[in-house]
Amino acid sequence: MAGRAGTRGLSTLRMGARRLLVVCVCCAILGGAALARAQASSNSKVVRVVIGEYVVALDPSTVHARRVTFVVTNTGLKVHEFVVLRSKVGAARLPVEGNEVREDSSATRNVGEIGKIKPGETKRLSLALKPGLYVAICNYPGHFHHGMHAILRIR
Ligand SMILES: [Cu+2]
Repeated sequence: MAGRAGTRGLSTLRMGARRLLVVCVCCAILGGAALARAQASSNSKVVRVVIGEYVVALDPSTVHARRVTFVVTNTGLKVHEFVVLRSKVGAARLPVEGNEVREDSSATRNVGEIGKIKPGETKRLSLALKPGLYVAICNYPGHFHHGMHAILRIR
């Protein structure tokens, strides 16, 4: 009697151990999937952008990622736009025509933009960006000159 009970106890223990093993394997698979997701998302970053009169503020302004999602909020009182330029020069030396920046030139290339962001509105823009220097601007007439520009570095 006591022996049988002992055997039953042992087999219950074995089953328990097997169940635990199955649970552990499942955990390892799920954990691996979560890790893969985390690695994928580490290559994609969110940059919060505040635009207004007359400012463009990026947080962060240096990004270690190949895909960037800009979440742009207009906290100003006027309508603005958000333009991302790949640039060979800094904001101070961007080519200008009249009161606007030349978005496509030997030194600049428009790589994406959101037009017409109304006061209080938030819009998103997701871009695949190569490492390098970028300038985010509002290119409504005169707005760049009033200070609507910010440097973005992709590392
Ligand atoms: Cu503007």
